Amino acid sequence: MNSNLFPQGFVWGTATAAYQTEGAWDRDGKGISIWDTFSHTPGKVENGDTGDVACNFYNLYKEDIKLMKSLGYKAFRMSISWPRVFPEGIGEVNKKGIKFYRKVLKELKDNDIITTVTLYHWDLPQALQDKGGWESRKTAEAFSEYADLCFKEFGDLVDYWITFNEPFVTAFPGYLFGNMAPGIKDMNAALLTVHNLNLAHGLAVKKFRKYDFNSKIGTANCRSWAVPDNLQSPSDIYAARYADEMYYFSFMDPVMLGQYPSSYYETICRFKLNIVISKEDLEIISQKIDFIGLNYYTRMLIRYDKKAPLGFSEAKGPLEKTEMDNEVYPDGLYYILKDLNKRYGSVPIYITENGRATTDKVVDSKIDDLDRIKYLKQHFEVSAKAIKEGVNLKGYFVWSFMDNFEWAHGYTKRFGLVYVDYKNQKRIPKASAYWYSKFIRESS
Ligand code: GCO
Repeated sequence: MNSNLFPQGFVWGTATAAYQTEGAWDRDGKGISIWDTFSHTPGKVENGDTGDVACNFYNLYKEDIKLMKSLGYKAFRMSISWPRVFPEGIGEVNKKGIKFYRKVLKELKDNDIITTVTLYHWDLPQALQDKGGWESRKTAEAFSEYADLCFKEFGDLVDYWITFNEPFVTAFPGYLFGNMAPGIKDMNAALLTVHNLNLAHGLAVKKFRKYDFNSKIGTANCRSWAVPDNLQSPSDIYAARYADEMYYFSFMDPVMLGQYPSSYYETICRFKLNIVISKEDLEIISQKIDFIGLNYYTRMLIRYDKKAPLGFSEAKGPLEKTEMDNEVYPDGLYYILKDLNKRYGSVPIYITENGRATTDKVVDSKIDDLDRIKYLKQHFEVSAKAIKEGVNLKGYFVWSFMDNFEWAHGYTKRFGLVYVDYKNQKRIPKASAYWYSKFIRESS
């Protein structure tokens, strides 16, 4: 494809998250997170895998950044583990944690790599979970203190801040379906969590604005293109819109428009939940942000399903599937980019995650992940088309720089451009890593 289709200065990067890559789960004063607890609970993660060691990025970050640099990736998205800097969530700061992240960020800067930091990629300090977790407003307040500490300690080294990664995963898989940490199944808790996460985001942005940084702040939500399974069925059509509103707009609308979508209120009424949303909270949540982060992987075929907790479930689609059983559907990314542009105006958008899992075989020390190359190429193409049609897309982060701990799937799914041999922590760039490298070179 023609790489000149992207504007000069377009940010090409890769993404990771703390729990998925760092390891060192109990080293140098780090506190326990809900993902440590979850993964250590038998039966929760495939093969009993944990993030205890993961990619050992904690010790190997220099080599990883060197590799990143040699491949010419311009930006890196990583997250900070909240319990590494605040072992108990609030109160005493772990100096060694601060030191670690300063070293990593400094290393990136020394290598001219643009730094993007996510404050919350799902690893809540267990101590705060024990005090009520995201059901408690106090957690939102604690988050803003934690964010403030990060701005103060790392602000000079960070180009882009992302408050939350996919808060919908915390609220729904985490608090309603129970298949992600903290593994709770409670409707009231889930919808309260939605609001407290949004509130936490707003409080953190408010803190950020006190500083005079030359950096930007936004949030990263995942949106799958929602399609009714049966286009002849009014209930499927309704369910698809409802799913989109619950999973995506319950997070983006309060931030961008200062209001929840009607489905959120409808759910509170339908289940007679004990949740009241104040005008003051909505004002806090709707602080201006500098960019929208979009994680895109697939579309979802939605059907009405009376037995499912929220009244809908996902059907299996006919298209080619990734190793995650996701349909490959690049057009969905195009539709979403156009739709966001229409709904929220020309606010800058960054694709903060996009990529796929493949079955990678090492043959003669090489990994020919042609499916990943094809997938990325198709998604780059529709992005270029959206830019041409006026969408203010400014950057793209491939998920992921390297294979890592894929949450409840453990190490069974490989998303990396770089292969990780977990036996000896060797990194082997896959064919896609070199392809992406060449693509960036040619487009800058
Ligand atoms: C997410 C998370 C990542 C995942 C990736 C692949 O988007 O779910 O941000 O941590 O690993 O999406 O599933």
